[in-house]
Amino acid sequence: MIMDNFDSPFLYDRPEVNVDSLKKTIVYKLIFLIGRSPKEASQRDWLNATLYAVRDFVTEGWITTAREARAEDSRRVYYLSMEFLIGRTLSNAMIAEGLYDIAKEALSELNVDLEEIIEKEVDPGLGNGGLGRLAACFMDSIATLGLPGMGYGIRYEYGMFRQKIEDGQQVERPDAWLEKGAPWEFIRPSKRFTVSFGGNIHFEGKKCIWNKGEEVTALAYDQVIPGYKNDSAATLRLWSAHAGELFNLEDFNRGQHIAAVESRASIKNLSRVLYPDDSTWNGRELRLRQEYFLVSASLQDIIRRHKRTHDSMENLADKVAIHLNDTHPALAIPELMRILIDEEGFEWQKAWDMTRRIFSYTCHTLMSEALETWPVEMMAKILPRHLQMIFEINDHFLEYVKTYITTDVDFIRRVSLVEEGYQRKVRMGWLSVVGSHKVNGVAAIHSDLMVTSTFSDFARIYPERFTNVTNGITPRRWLAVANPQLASLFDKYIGSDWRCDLSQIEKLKQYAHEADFKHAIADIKFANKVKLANYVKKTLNIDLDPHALFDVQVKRIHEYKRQILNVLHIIARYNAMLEHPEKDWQPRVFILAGKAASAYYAAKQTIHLINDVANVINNDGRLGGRLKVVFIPNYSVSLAQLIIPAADISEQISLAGTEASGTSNMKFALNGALTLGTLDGANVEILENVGKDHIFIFGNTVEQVEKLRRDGYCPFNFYQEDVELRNVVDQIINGRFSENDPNRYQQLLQGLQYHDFYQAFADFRSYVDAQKLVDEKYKNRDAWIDSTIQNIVNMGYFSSDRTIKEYAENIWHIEPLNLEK
Ligand code: 26V
Repeated sequence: MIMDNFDSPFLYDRPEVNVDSLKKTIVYKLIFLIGRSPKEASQRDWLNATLYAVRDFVTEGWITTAREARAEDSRRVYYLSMEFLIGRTLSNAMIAEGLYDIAKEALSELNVDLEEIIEKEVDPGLGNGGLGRLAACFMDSIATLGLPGMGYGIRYEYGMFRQKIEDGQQVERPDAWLEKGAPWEFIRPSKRFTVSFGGNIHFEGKKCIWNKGEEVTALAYDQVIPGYKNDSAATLRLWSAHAGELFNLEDFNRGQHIAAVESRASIKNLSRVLYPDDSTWNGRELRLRQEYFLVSASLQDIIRRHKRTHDSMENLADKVAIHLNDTHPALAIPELMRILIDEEGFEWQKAWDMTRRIFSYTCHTLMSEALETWPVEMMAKILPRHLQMIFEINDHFLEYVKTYITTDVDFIRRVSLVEEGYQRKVRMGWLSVVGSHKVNGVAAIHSDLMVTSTFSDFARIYPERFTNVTNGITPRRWLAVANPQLASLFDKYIGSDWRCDLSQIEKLKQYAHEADFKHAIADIKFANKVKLANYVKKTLNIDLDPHALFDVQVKRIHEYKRQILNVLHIIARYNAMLEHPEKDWQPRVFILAGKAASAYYAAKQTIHLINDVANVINNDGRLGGRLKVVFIPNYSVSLAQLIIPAADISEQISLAGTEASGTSNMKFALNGALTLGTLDGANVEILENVGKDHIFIFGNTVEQVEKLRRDGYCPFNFYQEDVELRNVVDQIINGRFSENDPNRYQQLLQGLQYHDFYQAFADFRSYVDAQKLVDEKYKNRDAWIDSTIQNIVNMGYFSSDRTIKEYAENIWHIEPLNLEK
């Protein structure tokens, strides 16, 4: 019913939802939005109709949240990220709105199986891995905590490639996720901004004039991020590139009409595809354009919003906080300076003070090759004004260093925002530190290493600027959605508050020794293993015994994450089992999944090796099915939700000092897997929380790794001295697992024998020993379940709600909206 009171948040009375009304709504959406009658509707049609129906409920809260944020006019945070790995939306939204059971029943009355259609939803892969998924967890927490905040990203037409395995090898296929429609997004035709590139600059007196070269339109698409049962929702605004009516102006003015039209195609390329490499930096021009595209459109939108409610820009830094998710959006720093000075007429120092109050930056890596730099020449061509601004920032900064810190030329050269040399490069990490008021790492050990290694010079200049905010995960998706049986068990024992306050999970401690509770936990784990085994049977035709120990390593394939160490142990175990078939071997299933960057040869070889080894082991009848190896193709958020709840062991085996935090380690532990890990990233804090009796720690510490490197690490010695290791390595090199191509792994393994940068050989022995302890413990079912429970109940700290509260209080200085009204 339409109401005439337009001050009310809604133009109609919100209807009570029940099975009947939801059924009607779904059918209505099916007919009038999808254009299908229930008789002809496919599973996908029903899915989309349900998505639209559920979206309506989220939308109401979304509108009130936006209205409240405008009314309160409090400081807001804008989270800038090149990646948001949000995963499927339907289940999460239904759980947030309390609609799951109602929808299940409504659909079943329509002869539709909710669980089946859920599996049909596309999983938007707009991110590479940890960094993108973290951004998605953060949006979920911002919405659930009712914080005034918004995410900005790019609406890639093609997300992360789909991975297929052909003859054991990774093959990349495009991910055209939009082809099936995107019913969860709202297109915002009125929110469009022009983003300019190229051209040239000149000075008129002190004023810098940028004659822009090409122009492209950024068009907004909004994704609604529902808060958990709080009638609130956050916005994730993704930009799509369009040619609009604008062409390459230079060509057009020169009368080159066709050339100008041709450039329209390249303009669309801007938001065409996500860069699928998360480890090496190769300075591609299109990537630089993408980064500026995100930054320019988002800043224009932020400033438009500010000006709508304020008649001055003077208070911008009181009202706006902008967070840089890694250095990828770091061009926002010179872009804001450019706007404040060139367009708004601020003095340089005043603009700089504002900029630094506005920005904060998270560093997500310690790998030097992942640090972004851009050739000065390239930047001069694409963003001449920004390059000029970066030079100015550098001049001011170096002046400060010389005056207050040191005049040591070596030091000055190291901290300069511009790396000198054959090819001059802009250092985006340095720019991000200089232009932000806070810089954080993502786990305690990572933040410590950051200030002693990557940013040690800057820690001397700005000691108060560096801080730690340990990552977290949303318990909604990673427990409630991914493991519904476990979630309802917890609801039964301690109520459902843990869903938005994960510290409550420790209340389960009082039941930790109750037989019923322990049985229930074991039964649910078993049911999840059966579910995964069914999936593996259906998709790969491999039989898995759910009574076996499920040992899981799922993450991007990278040398530093050491999937190879996992493989070395699998083969060692295989050899030992063949040697002593009579022994009482604990049956095990090794499950691996993950994508390799398309140009990363060693990572692709590792996938090939895993599949070759799997092939030999899975077909060796002598083992009696007690050892299996499975590589599950196309790892994604939705597969993570299936795999993680089924794990007994979580492999977190990166070389100490290389994994910034890890977040899957938290997801596994929350779902009752025991971590087998090194003292790296957030494993260290997981150990502190769960206690040493409930985790398997092995391998060298950061200090030992560094010492070994300093003393001249020689992997060949480890190879020679450890017979088991030597046998395994020889077998791979000699083609035991690749008989039709015996030399296949020679290069890979020789690389390990002579270089082994990530010290897999050095940690091999302690890894194998730890694996033996795993077997022993698993045999004692009672002790294992106790440890499982200790992992779960001690995960309270690792909620992304805790993480986001820390950002809100200590870095962004924002407060929750008053949504109670
Ligand atoms: C780098 C590059 C370079 C080439 C172009 C595309 C691209 C995309 C992303 C990256 C940076 C990857 C950094 C990253 O994902 N770090 C991970 O961040 C997680 C969240 O903080 C953390 O848990 C992981 O330990 C860390 O590896």
